[in-house]
Amino acid sequence: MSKEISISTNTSTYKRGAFILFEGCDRTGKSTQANKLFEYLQIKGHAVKFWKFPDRTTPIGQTINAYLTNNQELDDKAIHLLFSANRWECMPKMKNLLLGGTTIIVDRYAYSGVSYSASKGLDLNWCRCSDIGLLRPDVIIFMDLSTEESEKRGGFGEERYEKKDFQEIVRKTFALLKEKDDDDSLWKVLDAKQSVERLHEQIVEISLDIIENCSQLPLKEDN
Ligand code: DGP
Repeated sequence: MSKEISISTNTSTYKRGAFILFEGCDRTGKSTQANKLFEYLQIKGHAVKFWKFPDRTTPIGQTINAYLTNNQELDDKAIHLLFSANRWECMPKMKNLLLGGTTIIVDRYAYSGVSYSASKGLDLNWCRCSDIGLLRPDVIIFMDLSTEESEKRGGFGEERYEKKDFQEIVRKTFALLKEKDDDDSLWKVLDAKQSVERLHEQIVEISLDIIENCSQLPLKEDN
């Protein structure tokens, strides 16, 4: 479910920015594609910003980083809430950018939050609670890849969650979230095994369509 946020403007020519989200398991090419889309839109003259979660630059993000790199232990519920707080601390800026007409490309968000934490055995509904009220994306580009394929990619296994069995559960949990979503047309599931260029073409097409179609629509909050 989602709640609308009104836009404080009277002009009929007003256009808000689009919230384009990339989600998926580790090593599925999200960051590569999010960056390529960012560069493409910038070159084409769109007002666009790139955002990555977790944002490891803030004090909360630094604790998350210490946890992910196995330098700090934290209770599962405590780290879940820190990931969520890391999103909340960015909300005012993200909202201002979108309402000001800037499109934001976001690499991971609350769907990762719920999938990774619920995959550890935490209750899925409990996991969703701390993210209620966050801005809702206009599209979720889900990069889908088998764990066998992602394991073959460089760097897999360096951080806490990069373990084959765990990633398998995370992938299933993402699928469950899509299934449970009231608006599953929000999700665009792409076969991440395709070439970088082929994926980029599809992502550009999806994104231009979203930018055009959401520009007159109100922003929404998850609830
Ligand atoms: P990345 O920087 O995209 O590689 O993400 C770092 C790791 O953190 C990755 O294994 C996914 C995981 N992650 C991202 N967001 C969340 C979250 O909100 N909660 C939990 N538990 N894990 C997350």
